[in-house]
Amino acid sequence: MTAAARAIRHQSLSPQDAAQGGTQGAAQGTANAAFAADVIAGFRKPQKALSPKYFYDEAGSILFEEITDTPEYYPTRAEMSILRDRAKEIAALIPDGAAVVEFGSGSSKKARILLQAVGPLAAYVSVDISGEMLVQEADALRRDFPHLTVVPVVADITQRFPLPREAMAAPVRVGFFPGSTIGNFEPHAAAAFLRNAADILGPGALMIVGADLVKPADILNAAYNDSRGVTARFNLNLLTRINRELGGNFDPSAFEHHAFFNRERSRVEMHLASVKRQKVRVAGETFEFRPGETIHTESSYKYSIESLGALARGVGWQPVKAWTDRDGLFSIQAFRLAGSATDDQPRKPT
Ligand code: AVJ
Repeated sequence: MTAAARAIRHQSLSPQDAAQGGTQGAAQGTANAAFAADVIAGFRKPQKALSPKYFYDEAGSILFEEITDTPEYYPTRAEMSILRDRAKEIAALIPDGAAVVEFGSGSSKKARILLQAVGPLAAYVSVDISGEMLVQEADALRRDFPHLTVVPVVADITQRFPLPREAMAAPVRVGFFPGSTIGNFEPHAAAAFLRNAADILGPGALMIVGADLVKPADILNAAYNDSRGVTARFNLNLLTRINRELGGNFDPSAFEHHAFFNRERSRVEMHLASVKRQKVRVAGETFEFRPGETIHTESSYKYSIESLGALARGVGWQPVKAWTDRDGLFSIQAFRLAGSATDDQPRKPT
């Protein structure tokens, strides 16, 4: 059995995958078809676009780790400092016996800080679209937290998925969504994500979200234009991935990394800009680029405590507490489901 197969799978498999027992090869074929369809649909738009989720192939995941080590990219360091400094306060919101559900857990590096600070839990459920890393990390967590029940779940966090029975049996579930991943969603999709998380976690749930904050443009522009050019390589790696997985003929040296803060929309935008007029073949289609024409590859929305609070309130979450690092760059915000069992009951009229 492959490592990924040992995680609970809630990813929908195609009929062909199911017939072949969901082998990796078949799952890969399905994934490639979805990638091809997204690339074709995205490149047909007047503003060519591609989802940032495609950054994270093996090379892209390594490059992202490298980004977090650049002096300019502050979010990861700032969030880790909040988690370390406030672990006790954050953990105090999590009652004994709760189940913690991490959405898009990746390496679980941040969850470890929380897990060290909390009391006994019913379970730690790590949810990620990619099974390989998930199962490896679950094994490592079990070694380091021998009393903890670790349940990896392979699922798309933007879809409704069932929680394992260990989490359902707990009196309350606590969502954990660090890394400012929420910033990659358009605001309407961020609201939809939080509504879906509310449905999944159920009454009395708590949600702990890491979100990057609005700040002066020079800090944001530097963070997405590091002087070592790692972010540029991360962005351009998309074209290399398209060439490899979809048989494209992109010349990455004919595109430039562009990243800038769009204050009106409160987001950093990343683009790949064509340096000349050119035609590129991808997945059996030809796409034309004008000189300077861009593919919009990522939006990274920047919130304030208030703006994320308002967005969360709109889908039923009540802001409980928010923390920032000493420089006020990044936030961790806690929300509780409105109308839950743990809310104060309405007072009887006297
Ligand atoms: C992983 C989505 C939080 O938006 O800052 C880093 C990804 N893009 N540099 C971010 C990213 C360019 C990152 N997130």
